[in-house]
Amino acid sequence: MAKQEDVTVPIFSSLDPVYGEGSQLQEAKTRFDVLKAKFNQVFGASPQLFARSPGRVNLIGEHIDYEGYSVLPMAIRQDTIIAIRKREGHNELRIANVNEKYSMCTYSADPQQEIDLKNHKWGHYFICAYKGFHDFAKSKGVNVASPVGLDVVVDGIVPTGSGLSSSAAFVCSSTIAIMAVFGENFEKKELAQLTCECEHHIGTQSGGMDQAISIMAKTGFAELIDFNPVRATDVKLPDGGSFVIAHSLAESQKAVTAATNYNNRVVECRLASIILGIKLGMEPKEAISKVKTLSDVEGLCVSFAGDRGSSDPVLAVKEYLKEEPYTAEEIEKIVEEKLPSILNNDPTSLAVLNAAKHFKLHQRAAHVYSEARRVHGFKDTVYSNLSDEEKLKKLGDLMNESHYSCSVLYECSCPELEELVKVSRENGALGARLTGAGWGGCTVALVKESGVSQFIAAVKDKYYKKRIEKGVVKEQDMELYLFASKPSSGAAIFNF
Ligand code: NG1
Ligand code: MG
Repeated sequence: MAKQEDVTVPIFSSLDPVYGEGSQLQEAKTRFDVLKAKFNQVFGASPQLFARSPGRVNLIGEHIDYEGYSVLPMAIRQDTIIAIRKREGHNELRIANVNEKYSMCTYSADPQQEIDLKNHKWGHYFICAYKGFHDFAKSKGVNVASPVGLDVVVDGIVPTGSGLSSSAAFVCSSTIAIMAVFGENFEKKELAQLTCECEHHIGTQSGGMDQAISIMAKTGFAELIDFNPVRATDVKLPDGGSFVIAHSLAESQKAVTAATNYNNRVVECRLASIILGIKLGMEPKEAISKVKTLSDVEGLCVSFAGDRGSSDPVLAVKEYLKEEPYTAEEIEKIVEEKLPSILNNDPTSLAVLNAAKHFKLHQRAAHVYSEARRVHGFKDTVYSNLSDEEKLKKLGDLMNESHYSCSVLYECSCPELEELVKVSRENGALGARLTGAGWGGCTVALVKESGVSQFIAAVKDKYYKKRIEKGVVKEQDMELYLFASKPSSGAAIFNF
């Protein structure tokens, strides 16, 4: 029987089960003291409880979660912590931050409120969580007392816009804080699902990887995350290797650039999957209503094998999707319907259509199917009979292949990420790739444990030194931008 805390979010009365000991525990104690003091200073009262949820680094499986494919991330030490209390008799949510850069946001306590997407504010992420919690509670028949005010202070140390999921850390810790202050504790797998839906309120059509790992992570393990339904399987990485995260210093503001970057790729994958469905024998109307993701068509490829289709989806892409970009008209001719209507006139998809000149369906689908295979290759390598040394070499190769595919087929890299990946490989990385959505943010490199400090010194010299000289980054902040990371634990509630 699984222990209760394996199923629902663990509740701790001290910090050490999450933050361990030594300097890390000390740092956490200081952060929680500052958070409490700030809460008292802003609201003149003490918080009722605290919640935390970590950022993550994705080791392999990029831009495939929203297509229904498994991914392989691990949680990092950096997290978001939240202090919260209910304010009975009020109808207002007051969201403050320890960091002066983020001024206090106030919202009504009405869970049905619309989020003003045109006017992006940091507090919107909390409202995503608030709406998501209420929707889910309602669907479960949990009676949440009519609007109650909430006071909240946030402290996040996951670098923003870095591909390390500061957004999921914020949304997950918010959802859990709200849930706990209303006296509930849902199952982690329910929370992984609901927090993924929360982030859709901010306007990104994201998959569920970040929220799933942030909630379900375990110390010492990366996790293979499967979807529909969300599941996590522990993956023990081979000894002797270490993952080093490096920030390109190019910030990717996903909520702002969604129409041309992230959501654009989601739409391209949808269109590619519908066309594949049609080419594999479906009626256009049927394909539009049934085919949502490329993983749906993989099933079709198999069932059509030997007849009209191919059992290998990458071959099906080669055969049925042309390499030249498609125009909207070309697609509409094949699917016999207008694009806005195929996409249900969903506003975030309409924004994509307005911004897009053409659609690279072949390239996007080829990336997704090949990346899905690499994730399984990665997991199979970890569990193989190879020596640790051989395993690390193979994992590094898979990471390099993944980066190539992200860069050339999915076009989600940028010059800074390319430079950083190159510097990493030239200075001893067994493999290096962009991590997270891309278009800026971080890389992750697999490095032999014995060579980590040398590697970090070399990358600092070759990539960061000139940027420190130009004032792009401060020397004393380097630890925030370049660090080795071990798999950390997932979300928790603190009651003290
Ligand atoms: P980042 O950019 O790291 O938050 C995003 C998505 C993931 C996944 C990756 C690409 C959100 C919240 N997360 O991660 O679901 O699709 O890109 O693999 O948008
Ligand atoms: Mg994010």
